[in-house]
Amino acid sequence: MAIERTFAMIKPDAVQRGLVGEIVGRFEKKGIKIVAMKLMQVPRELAEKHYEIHKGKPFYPPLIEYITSGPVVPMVLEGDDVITVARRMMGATNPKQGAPGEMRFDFGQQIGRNIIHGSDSPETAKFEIGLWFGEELAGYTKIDAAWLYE
Ligand code: DAT
Ligand code: MG
Repeated sequence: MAIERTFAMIKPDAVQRGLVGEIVGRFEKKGIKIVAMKLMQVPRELAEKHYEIHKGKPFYPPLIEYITSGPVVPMVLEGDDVITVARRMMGATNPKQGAPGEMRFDFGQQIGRNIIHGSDSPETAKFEIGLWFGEELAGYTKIDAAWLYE
């Protein structure tokens, strides 16, 4: 068992379309613990830091426009192998290449409006959690742990 933390962010299209509860509900039903969550407008500087690795790519300017176009819901999730598991729940980057059951497929249609972000590695998770929430994030015990983990 490898309990780890990852960073996820519900993007502006999903907030506007009223999908916050549906998305958070999927994580909750899976047994993934929400360690931190907020709703906020993204300052351009933060968006640029978050998507730094994509700077220079053709989709970078519209990506920054998209992510700063309305409030987002950033969160920190905790669970067994959650970096990989949460990414699988989100699905393929392009909803058209995904499969039913994946959030991006189920709720989205285009790569430029793909609903949700998730960290793709332990290094990225650490960087993104720090960027959006700061280094010190208190944990808490949740009563379902005894039934989720053997
Ligand atoms: P992911 O969000 O699955 O980690 P990524 O890190 O490669 O994907 O890209 C970040 C975001 O940029 C992605 O969610 C949507 C957008 N994007 C990526 N590739 C794109 C492309 N070829 N055309 C348009 N948007 C793209
Ligand atoms: Mg990525």
